[in-house]
Amino acid sequence: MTETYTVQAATLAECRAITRRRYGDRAYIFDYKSVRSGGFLGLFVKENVIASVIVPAAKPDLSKYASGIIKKAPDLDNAAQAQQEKAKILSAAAEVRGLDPNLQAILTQVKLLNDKIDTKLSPAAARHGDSGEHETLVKIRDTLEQNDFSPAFRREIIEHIRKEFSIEALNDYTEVQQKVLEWIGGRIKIYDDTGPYKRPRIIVLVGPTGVGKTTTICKLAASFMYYPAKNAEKQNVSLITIDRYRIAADKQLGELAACLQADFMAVDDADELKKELALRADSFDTILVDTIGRSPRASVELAEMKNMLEVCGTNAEVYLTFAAATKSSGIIEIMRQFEPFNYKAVIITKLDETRQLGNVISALAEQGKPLAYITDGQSTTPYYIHKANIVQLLTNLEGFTLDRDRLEAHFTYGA
Ligand SMILES: Nc1nc2c(ncn2[C@@H]2O[C@H](COP(=O)(O)OP(=O)(O)OP(=O)(O)O)[C@@H](O)[C@H]2O)c(=O)[nH]1
Ligand SMILES: [Mg+2]
Repeated sequence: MTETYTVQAATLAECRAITRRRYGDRAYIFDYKSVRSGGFLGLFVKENVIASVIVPAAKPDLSKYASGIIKKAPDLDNAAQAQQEKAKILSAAAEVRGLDPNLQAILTQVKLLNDKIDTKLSPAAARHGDSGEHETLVKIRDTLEQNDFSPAFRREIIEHIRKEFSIEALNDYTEVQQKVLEWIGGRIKIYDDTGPYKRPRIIVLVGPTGVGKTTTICKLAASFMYYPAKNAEKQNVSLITIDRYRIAADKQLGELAACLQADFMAVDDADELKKELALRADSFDTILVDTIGRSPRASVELAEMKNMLEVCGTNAEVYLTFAAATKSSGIIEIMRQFEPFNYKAVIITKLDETRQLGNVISALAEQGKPLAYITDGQSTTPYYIHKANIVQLLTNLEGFTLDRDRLEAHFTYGA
């Protein structure tokens, strides 16, 4: 189980050292504040830092989900079918954007060929071709594969090592490993959500079915309402779902909204959505819009939903949400199919269910998309949603021994 603690010390650096000493390498500080204590007539006042610490669960505890409804991720293995569906949604998107569908189809074919070349070059084949390869390269290649990094990403890293390290330098595995982690981290883009925002800020979550959109909306609402970021005010939040007709879907968000004491409304067409957004324009800081989970292959429904969400306006921040355990090829498929929604960043859910993150990191790097949040727990409390943090993501990788202080110094803690 993920655990939370509070640590107090004179500086943030000391808090970090205590956190590491007491709770080990997996622990990290997710929030902190400065407090002043003691003092007499304004003298001898001491500055202290109080940090909130999270220790993620070592292994996913799947037993607790036994009674939950976990829907299966869409099966994206059938390449031919996926290709047909992709062509459909891309042409729907092209129509929306006014692009030539023929041009779009040619682009799709080029991308597919590219993917096929990547998949054909399996690491085993590459290793046979490089007989006598240095042990460090073999080990790094295996570790990257173990973490499910895509073939293209693995090749890029190996090439990088070959360029940067001499044969003698390759003998220092620890140093090579550190550099590899820095390069991987350097390929992760973090979404800057510091604003300023036009009020009300409209946030829309889209993504496949059952990935945790509704749960994530509640976690975001709870954090905006009750645990705002450092120096930010508590916000007045409204929750809107466009999922009125699915059995129990509006009830799910409605009940969660009631627990949070947040405003809630369910709508079922663009006109209603437009009207409800306008009604709330002056009274709410943030409006969170929950959408219908759609298979990436449901091209017509996706195009309809895209048209409906257009009433949210161009300032709306759309986030694509999917589960961390989705296969690399599946992630690329989802990202491409949801591309017409012009999503600004990605939210990765269910990080507590996997320790293989190479799939997510390489797909985001290859598509050039930033990561905004990760979630790692079934409950709707804000404890299980975190702003994406490069060092924390690197900590989740398997098979690497981290020098966390060096990585934090490299990436500036909390960036
Ligand atoms: N382990 C784990 N489970 C999660 C997480 N987020 C959501 N879930 C679970 O995933 C399941 C689906 O969550 P929902 O929020 O209903 O997913 P959704 O994307 O809104 O689903 P649809 O509206 O049907 O598309 C529920 O059982 C949630 O408790 C997470 O971070 N970790
Ligand atoms: Mg939902």
